[in-house]
Amino acid sequence: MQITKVDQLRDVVQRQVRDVEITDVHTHLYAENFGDLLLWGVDELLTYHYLIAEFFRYSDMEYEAFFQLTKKEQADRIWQALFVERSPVSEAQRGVLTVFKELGLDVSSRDLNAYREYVGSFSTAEYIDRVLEVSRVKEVVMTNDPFDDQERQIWETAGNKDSRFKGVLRVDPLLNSYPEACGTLQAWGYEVTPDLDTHSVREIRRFLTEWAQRMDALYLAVSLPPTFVVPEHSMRSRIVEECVLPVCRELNIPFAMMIGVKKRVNYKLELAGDSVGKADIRVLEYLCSTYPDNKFLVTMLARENQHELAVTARKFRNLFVFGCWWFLNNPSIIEETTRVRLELLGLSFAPQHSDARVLDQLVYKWNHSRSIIADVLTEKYTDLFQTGWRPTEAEIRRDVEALFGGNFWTFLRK
Ligand code: FIX
Ligand code: ZN
Repeated sequence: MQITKVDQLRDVVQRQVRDVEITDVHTHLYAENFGDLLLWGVDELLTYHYLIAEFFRYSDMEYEAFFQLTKKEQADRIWQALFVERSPVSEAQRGVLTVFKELGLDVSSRDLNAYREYVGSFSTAEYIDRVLEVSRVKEVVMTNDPFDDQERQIWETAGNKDSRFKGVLRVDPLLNSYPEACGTLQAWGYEVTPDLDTHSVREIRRFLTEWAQRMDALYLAVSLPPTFVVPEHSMRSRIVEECVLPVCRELNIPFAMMIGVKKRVNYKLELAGDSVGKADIRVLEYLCSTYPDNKFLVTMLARENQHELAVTARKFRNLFVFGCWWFLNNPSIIEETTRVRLELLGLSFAPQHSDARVLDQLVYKWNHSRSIIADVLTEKYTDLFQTGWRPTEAEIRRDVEALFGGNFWTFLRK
């Protein structure tokens, strides 16, 4: 039934965005059978590397001394500095409170131990169910690293036991530090050499194929520095063109590039020490035009790359843009980026992923993003309404389902 009053639009869009069940296309979460690789609970939430970086804005504590504390001791110090001594106005700080609110806890009590007690009353399996229910996330796409000894052993034995969690083959060591990865691959029985001879190319393709199949990987992924260039005379460039892309074509899975990370600009901050740099969009123009039979999933970390990334996606239908990644996952930039993408790409992208490292974060990352994306969408449907166009609720549901997962699955099945 057509919507005939403009003031009905907001309610319809808000309802559809609120209720849509989401495929979260990139996270660092794991199914329960991956054991303590899956992080969850109040102390993990408070020691998220985003909050550690924000803690050190105020603390003169030695980095090493902080990281030698227990997780609870770290969490207590972060709570004191970022929530007790100051108002928690940052996105990551507010997110912690949104989790407590959406779980039905009394945020006004500020009783951290009560929050710990409530969340601690769940088993892992119960909490996974609870968080997926509250966040309305139906599929969680993991980041699976065969170079992680603990994770590799799980894949070589039980594998993934929960169909709500989807595998992804992540290959940063192979692409970003081949000399070290070469020795590791040799130890696993792959006949590779540091000079990447013809046999090595075949063996790396075998490694990628075997692990992508073992993981039933939805895509093959890597995070890349702002200096990432293909083609160039480098091992990374050769492995991308001679190994990764042929395997992705053969398996018909996308190559996912997350571009713009400057690793460990402050190494003492560990995971919190990574930063951002503007990348060269010409790499995407080259890859998408040179390899039309490959599919590229791309998110870029620099705000300055967002407009040209959307324009590039207009040029290449084998390029699928997703998410407001990391330092972009803030209301001001989600709003701006989603508006630019809707205006340039229509509905042909995925506006968000959570990048959640702690299970509980699904609750706040999606609660916050749903609200912002719904507001931008309402504005766009209102613009349509002003032309005389009369959308139906079913059409708005169709569009919202596409944005929050449908487009991703359609791109995978192409
Ligand atoms: O490379 C990645 O997948 C990044 O998302 C992570 O390395 C980063 O630490 C993160 O979790 C950002 O949100
Ligand atoms: Zn990530």
